Amino acid sequence: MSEQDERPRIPPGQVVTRKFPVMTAGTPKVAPQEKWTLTVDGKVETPLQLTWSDFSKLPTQEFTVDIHCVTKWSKLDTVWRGVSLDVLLDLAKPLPEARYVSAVSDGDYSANLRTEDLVGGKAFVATHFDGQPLSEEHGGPARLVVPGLYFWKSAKWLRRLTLSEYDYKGFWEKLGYHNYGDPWKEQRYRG
Ligand SMILES: Nc1nc2c(c(=O)[nH]1)N[C@H]1C(S)=C(S)[C@@H](COP(=O)(O)O)O[C@H]1N2
Ligand SMILES: [Mo]
Repeated sequence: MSEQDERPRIPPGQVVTRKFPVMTAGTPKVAPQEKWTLTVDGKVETPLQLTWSDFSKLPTQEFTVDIHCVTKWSKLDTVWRGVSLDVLLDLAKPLPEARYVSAVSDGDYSANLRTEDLVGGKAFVATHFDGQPLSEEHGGPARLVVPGLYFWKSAKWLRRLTLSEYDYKGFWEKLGYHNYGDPWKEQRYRG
């Protein structure tokens, strides 16, 4: 092993699980596939409102990633299929000032992110997990996945991405979770 390979695989304070815990705040109201739409709006040149049928025509990729929940479980090599945020943002064309994104779910949940953390292959909208359509408890029909940040940023039942020049706090961020949530820096809760 060379020196570069010695970066630990598990972020500090995390424990690996083989299970896939369900972590949901409240009782979400989930749109069935026929009624589901994904909106990309705010500071973009071309706002999008995609039906399931529109969304299904976009190119998908397989992503194998590690996920890290702030409650200290990590799950390695999870396999997803979905549409890269690069594809969606290439269509919507963020304006130069659109530095932040609010990911909004069905029901009362959202997470705030930086646009730069969603591009370059770092985030996707997943419709499949382990070769199967994403189950409702894990966010089906479609959820955001941003593996580089704690998993609360990965909004389940994703319905809207709003780009903005402002950073509006999401559900957990308002309640005291860290605004950014880098697992490698243990940015769990606000200082
Ligand atoms: N809409 C919505 N998305 C959500 C949540 C939620 O409660 N509602 N919980 C978050 C948290 S804290 C985590 S750890 C992950 C859990 O995803 P899972 O239930 O698929 O493990 O989803 C995130 N996305
Ligand atoms: Mo979480």
